[in-house]
Amino acid sequence: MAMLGALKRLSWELHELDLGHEVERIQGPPTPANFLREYVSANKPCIFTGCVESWHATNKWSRDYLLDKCGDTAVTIDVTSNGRGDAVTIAEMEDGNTLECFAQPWQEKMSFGEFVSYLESSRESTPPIVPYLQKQNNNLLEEFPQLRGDIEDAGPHWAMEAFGAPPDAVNLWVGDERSVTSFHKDHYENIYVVIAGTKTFTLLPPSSVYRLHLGTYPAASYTRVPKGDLVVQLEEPPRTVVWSPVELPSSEPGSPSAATAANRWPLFFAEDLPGPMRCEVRAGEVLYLPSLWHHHVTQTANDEGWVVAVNFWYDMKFDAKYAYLKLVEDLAAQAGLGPSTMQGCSDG
Ligand SMILES: O=C(O)CCC(=O)C(=O)O
Repeated sequence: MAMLGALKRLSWELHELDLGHEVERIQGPPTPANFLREYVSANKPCIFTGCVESWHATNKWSRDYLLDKCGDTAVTIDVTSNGRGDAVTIAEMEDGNTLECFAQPWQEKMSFGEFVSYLESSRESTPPIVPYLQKQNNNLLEEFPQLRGDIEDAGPHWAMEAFGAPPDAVNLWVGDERSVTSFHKDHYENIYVVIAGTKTFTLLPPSSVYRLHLGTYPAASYTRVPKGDLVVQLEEPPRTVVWSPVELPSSEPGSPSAATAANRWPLFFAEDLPGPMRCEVRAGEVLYLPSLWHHHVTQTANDEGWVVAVNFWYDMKFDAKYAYLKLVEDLAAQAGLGPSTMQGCSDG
């Protein structure tokens, strides 16, 4: 496995020479030039504190305020039975058999007020139901225009200036600790602002793609059958999706133990490799998540029982780093560490 040795060396050198082992936390907004030079050009994540304090969102977005302003607003909600939409899932199919597939969430339309009640009432539901407001299609500006004035609607001014153009999408995320976002990467520069609660990001740089145990899975979707239950059905016509099955150990129901996880995904948990970069982004903090970084996200609710975040997706540059990443993907595939055609894999 000479190739694996070379990829491991690349991981170590990248962390030792450039990234370090922890996501930096910087107090106050950076200048656009500093942000561009130190983080965007370097493709390096960072948390910025104390730079969205003037947003109404950080001061006013209590449950009562949002219900008052948006209670009747029509929204689209993702629903699953395990809090893992767009994830590799071992699903019980309608015929009673189980199948490991890539399952996409069921989508339901309702008012924001109904969603808030549903988030609460679903905690008691049997069989389990987990709703997550996370439609990533510019939902904040399109579905909640009344909230536009509560944020900088093109993102923090220093980020927008550094990227040189307004964001392609501004998204609102509302959920609780039952929802987990599985490892994937995006072809976007991401400015992720937590408004309420805490998000925990586990990050792997693009060149660590070989640690994700990517596999090819049949595509499936949750569907609500007439008697009301959620079932997983394979897509017709059949399609496959390349995705990472890696899950992080936790005490939450359905999560693997540390020993099981290390056994199933040895390259991810390898002790002779730098640990993934894990960071908590708290209310009022901003994560710069560089394009193409693999990320897995869990959340911890605040005392109102939810987690609220806003993110801004800016166009990424398809430059040398993209070309190098493709090379690493090809090398990993040749070493049997991923599907042979890696184009577009695990893309959110
Ligand atoms: O907050 C989440 O659940 C996921 C966020 C994410 O994946 C993203 O912003 O790309």
